[in-house]
Amino acid sequence: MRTQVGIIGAGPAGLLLSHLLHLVGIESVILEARDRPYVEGRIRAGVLEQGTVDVLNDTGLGARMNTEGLLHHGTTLRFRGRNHHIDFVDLTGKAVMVYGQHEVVKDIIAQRLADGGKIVFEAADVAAHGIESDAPSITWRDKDGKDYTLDCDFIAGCDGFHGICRPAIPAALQQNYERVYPFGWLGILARSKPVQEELIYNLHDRGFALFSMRTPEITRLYLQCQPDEDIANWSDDRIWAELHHRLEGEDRLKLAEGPILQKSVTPMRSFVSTPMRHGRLFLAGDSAHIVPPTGAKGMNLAVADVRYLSRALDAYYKKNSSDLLGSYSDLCLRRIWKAQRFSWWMTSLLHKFDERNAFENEVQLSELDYVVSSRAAKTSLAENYVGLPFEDQ
Ligand code: FAS
Ligand code: PHB
Repeated sequence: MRTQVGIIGAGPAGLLLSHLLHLVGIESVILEARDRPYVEGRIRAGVLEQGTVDVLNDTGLGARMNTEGLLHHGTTLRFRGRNHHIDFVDLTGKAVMVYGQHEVVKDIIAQRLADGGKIVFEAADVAAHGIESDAPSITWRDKDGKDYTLDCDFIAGCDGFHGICRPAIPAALQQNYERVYPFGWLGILARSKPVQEELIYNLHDRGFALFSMRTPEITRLYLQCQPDEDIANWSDDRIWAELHHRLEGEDRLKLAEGPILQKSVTPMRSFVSTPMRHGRLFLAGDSAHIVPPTGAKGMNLAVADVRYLSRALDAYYKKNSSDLLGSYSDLCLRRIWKAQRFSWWMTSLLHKFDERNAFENEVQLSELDYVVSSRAAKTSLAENYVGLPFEDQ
């Protein structure tokens, strides 16, 4: 089998890359380890930056997002039991869209298949070869044990943090940066009414809590917990009790309960691996970087990476120019580090750190006080949250 770009991983990065390449006449094949129902059912991110919304709309993928997604003009910071509104549109002229990552994945898979795109699900033992040559290839085995080889010009490593592509780059050439946080997020999906129309980022003495949603009937709620928390220790009643506790305040905001559809614990880390390119292998998305979800940047960074990569590959095939391929890693990393800074800052601002002393806890609260009372500080938060402009705009 032969194609121009072999893509490993059918998450937001790999799928959107394949679609963007298709729109400029470049062929690709996606190899995905899991089956389609698993990939389409994986509950993850839920907030789309303005730039991500524009990419999906501009490339014909926005129909369902615009009918089922929730456009949010702002968000709420809550501490000392009181709400403080951050008006994105007033501060930046931009908004965000609340639309589940798995819905975006479903939309892109449907469009790829409708356009005759090739996605190989349940590809086992995927391996990249010849990335330092001009003729790389990818091998895998199907569920019947038959072996395959895909010859290609380039390989896009979109296989997430635990994939095989980042480790394919010689360790001696890599520089990794990491911060592991001393807590995780216990997240639930529930059939219940959201507390309010917008998200609430809440700091409480007992820890952080996030009140988000997917639809007016489905909430997505998170609690700061121990990094190695065992979900088996959290009955539905205990989860609701803790959420009520952390939401309590003089404004008596009410949290509606309902059946919990899904619950899981996610560890929190900041991670960047450089370079994002080695020979004919290009990393995009979580395979090269992880952000703590407090800044809602995970999926949006994956979209930004493949937007740059598709333009670079288009220039290579259309104009025989390797300039953008050559600057791909640096261009992405400038945006990634800004998102890393913002995500680390939001995480530091809104979580309880056991190692902090009384002085540091008061400084944390006063920083929140400053943020919600200064237009300059609110604007800084808002412009990072809605998404900084793409550099080539
Ligand atoms: P993905 O991990 O989405 O996709 C990689 C794909 O590669 C997967 O389908 C995987 O099966 C496949 N793959 C892996 N190894 C392979 C191999 N060897 N061969 C073939 N295929 C292989 N962000 C937020 O903003 N908010 C959240 O609430 C949030 N929650 C998250 C919860 C979890 C548990 C995780 C892990 C991430 C979460 N994120 C969240 C971040 C998330 O949105 C990621 O940034 C986003 O999924 C990144 O997309 P991809 O880079 O495409 O990687
Ligand atoms: C979500 O809705 O899943 C979500 C929203 C905002 C975040 C993280 C997760 O910062």
